[in-house]
Parts: sequence; C-alpha cells; structure tokens
Amino acid sequence: MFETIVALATAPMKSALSLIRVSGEDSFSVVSKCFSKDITNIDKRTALVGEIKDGDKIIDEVVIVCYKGPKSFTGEDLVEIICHGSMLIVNEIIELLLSKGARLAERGEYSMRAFLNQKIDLVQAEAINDVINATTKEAKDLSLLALSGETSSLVEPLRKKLADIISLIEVNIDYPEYQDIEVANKEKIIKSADEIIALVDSLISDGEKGRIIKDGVKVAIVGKPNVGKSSLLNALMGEEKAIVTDIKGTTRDIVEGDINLKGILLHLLDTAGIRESNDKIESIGINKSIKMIEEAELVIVVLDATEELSDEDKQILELSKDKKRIVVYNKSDLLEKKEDGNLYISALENDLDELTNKIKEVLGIEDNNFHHPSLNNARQIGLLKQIKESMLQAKQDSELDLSVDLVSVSLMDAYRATMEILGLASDIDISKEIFSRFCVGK
Ligand SMILES: Nc1nc2c(ncn2[C@@H]2O[C@H](COP(=O)(O)OP(=O)(O)OP(=O)(O)O)[C@@H](O)[C@H]2O)c(=O)[nH]1
Ligand SMILES: [Mg+2]
Repeated sequence: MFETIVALATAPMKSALSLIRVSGEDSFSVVSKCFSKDITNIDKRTALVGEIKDGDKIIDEVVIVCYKGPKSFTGEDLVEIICHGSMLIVNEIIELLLSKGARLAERGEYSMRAFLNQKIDLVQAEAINDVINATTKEAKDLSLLALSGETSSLVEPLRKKLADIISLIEVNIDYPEYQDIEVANKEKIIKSADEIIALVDSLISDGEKGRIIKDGVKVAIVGKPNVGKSSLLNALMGEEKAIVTDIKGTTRDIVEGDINLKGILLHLLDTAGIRESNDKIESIGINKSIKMIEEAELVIVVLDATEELSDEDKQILELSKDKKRIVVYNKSDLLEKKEDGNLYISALENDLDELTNKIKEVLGIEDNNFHHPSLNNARQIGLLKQIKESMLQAKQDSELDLSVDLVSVSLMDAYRATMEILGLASDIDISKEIFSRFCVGK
C-alpha cells in the first residue's frame, strides 16, 4: 500500500473550477478530517456536495467524488475534490490536506500507481502523456487507442508465437522420453523464426509511421541561394514567416515553422542557401544548413527550374543523397517547357499540391495508419528492434545446427523484450504453454 498523495489535476490558473485529486490508503479518512461529511465508510463510487473546512472555518463549497479502490484510476481509494478555480482556494485546500496526513504527489505518480496496481500496462501509462501533449487531432486519436489498451493487444500475437516455439523446444529438451510430442526440428524453428521476424517487421514499420503521426517530422528545406527556399516555407505555412528578397544570402539563420499537412505535423526548417562564402555570419548559417541535412528526417532540395544544374546544386544533392529526400524544381511559373519526371512547384503562385502529395508518399503514411494502433514511441520501437535481433540470432544458430539450448536462449531474450513492452515482469512462466502440449490425462 502506498502513502496518500494530493495534487492539483487541472491547470494552476484562475478558472471556473479546479480539481484536486487525493489517492492512497488513507485518502477517505484524510478528506473526512476536513470535509463537512464523514466519508470513511463509503464503499462505492459516490458524489457528495459539502464544504471543505479548517476547523469551523469554511474554505470552499465543493463537490467531491469518492472512488472506492480498486475501482478507481489508481486502483486505490481516490477522492476528487472539485472546488472553485481560485489558486488561493486550491492552495488552502492542498495545505489543509497536507496537514491532515497527505503528501504532495510527484510527477506522474498517479499514473505510476495505476501501473503498479495493474490498472494499466506501461503502453497505456505512456499514452496518458501522449494524449495530453498531442498537437493534432490525429495524434490524439492514435494516443487514445493506446490508452484504451488496443495498442497493448498488438503484443499478444507476438508473445503467443514466441511462447509456442519456446515451449516446443523446452518440452523436447525436458521430456525426450515421450514419443507423442511434436519434434522441435531445425525446419520448424526456422519457419517459426521467419514468421516472428515478419510480424516484428510489420510492427516496426507501423510503429515508425505512428511515431511520425504522433510526434511530427523534421523537414529541412535546402538549396543554393535564391532558389526560393524561404518563399516555399512561407507558402507552405500560409504566412510571411521568413524574409524573401532577390538578394542571394538573404536567410542566414534557421527559420522554423510547424504545419499540419493532412494530419501530419511537419516541423519545417528554412535554411541559409549553401554556397562558398567569405562572409563570417553567412558561413555560420551555411554550416547550420549542412547540419540540418544530417538532422532532418526529410530533406526538400530546392532547385531553380529556370537554371541549369550548377556545381552548388550538385554539391547539395551529394550531401543529401543518403537521406529521405524530395528534389523540387521551383519557379515553374517562369518555365515554358517542363521535363517529364521532374517535380515542379511554384512557391510564388502557391502551386504546391504535387509536393504535398509527395511528402505524404515519401513518409509512407496511409489513411489506415491514422486509425490503427501502433507501438510507436522510442522505447517500444527499440524493444521491437531488440526482439528482431534476438530472432535473427536464433534463426542463424538454427541454420548452423547449433544446439537447441542455445537457440532457446535467444528466443527467451525475445520473449523477455516482448513482455517488457507492456512493462510486465521479465521472469517468464511458460509452464502453461509447455504442459498444454501434453495429451489429456498426462
Ligand atoms: N517567379 C518566381 N519567383 C520566385 C519563386 N519563388 C521564389 N521566387 C523569387 O526568388 C527570389 C528568392 O527567393 P527566396 O525565397 O528569398 O530564396 P531563398 O532560397 O530563400 O534564398 P536565400 O535565403 O538567399 O538562400 C525572390 O525574389 C522570390 O520572389 C517562384 O516560384 N517563382
Ligand atoms: Mg531564404
């Protein structure tokens, strides 16, 4: 059992109402000490109107909702106090609760208790923050799927497949005398490893797309001076964010802006035109541009459609050749003849549809990625990659005819990482799976 904690759940500012949450073993008795009614014996979810009082002094008229554990968010007895939204009142109530035996909650402590009391798994706990921090509707919807537990259920088919192959091997090792048990041969292990790797690959791919929807993507706009990079940033943003002139070297520092492109948050970075320069300030800007090519997840290389490809253009194309990138020919409005296969835009005339479609295509985001759950944060994707590594190892060991004991070690690693996604204990009990392989009556 945990200590009783208290914290303001709503924003610390003046508003119509504020909500203070008290959770823990003694929360009903702590609140009873400063509420006009005794709630210590409440045994089901109950809402009450009353006063918070310090002795005889009324601090505020409030509504309280009592949640009897385990039927509460944290799984413990929990009280929500809805008071008037004045910070004076909020502080007085919290101080009073502290004096009656509660302590201030630490960051994330309510969610941690919900996790420790097994009300939610780790994927759901992580989703709470994601829902709060989402900046697009799409990101919020995706995080809600994780909060509801749908995302966690992606783990079960993976766990099941791993448990199946591990138990098959274990049974063969431990009970060689039984004739009626399926044999764990090399072919079977490799086939099963292949299936698991394919499943993990699709989870990683969906996860990476989900991460883009949730966190957005860093897009660097690069090119030599005067090709229209800043004009492109402004056109995409629909505002005059960056300075545009016909003077080469206008942009010297990075200019940033966020846009929501059909549900995908793009962090746009307009950069200084890349060229040889003796100007100290411009050179610093150019170095930053080169760094941005490395840092960005997507690079838009802007060329001037009215000019031949120059050495500077070639240098920029070389610098970005290993990146996910889109090459655009700007100023197409000045062009009489367009060549097949090139992506033309006009930042000046806001002719950008082909580019925006291409961005979505290059990022690989399809409509279903917005609606399907995915294991999409760095921790989850990292564990999926770990599982894949272990499976590749297991497969390789089998192919080399190494002992099944050794293969089993890698499979166990994969199993542990799978459970870790949900934050579940890594001590593995697959005895149920093992014994389910025996005949009835054995
Ligand atoms: N006709 C035409 N002119 C454009 C277009 N895009 C930009 N320009 C012009 O090209 C010039 C340079 O535009 P900028 O957006 O400042 O170019 P930049 O690439 O940011 O230049 P630096 O910051 O110096 O690297 C300006 O005079 C723009 O008006 C376009 O699509 N069509
Ligand atoms: Mg510029």
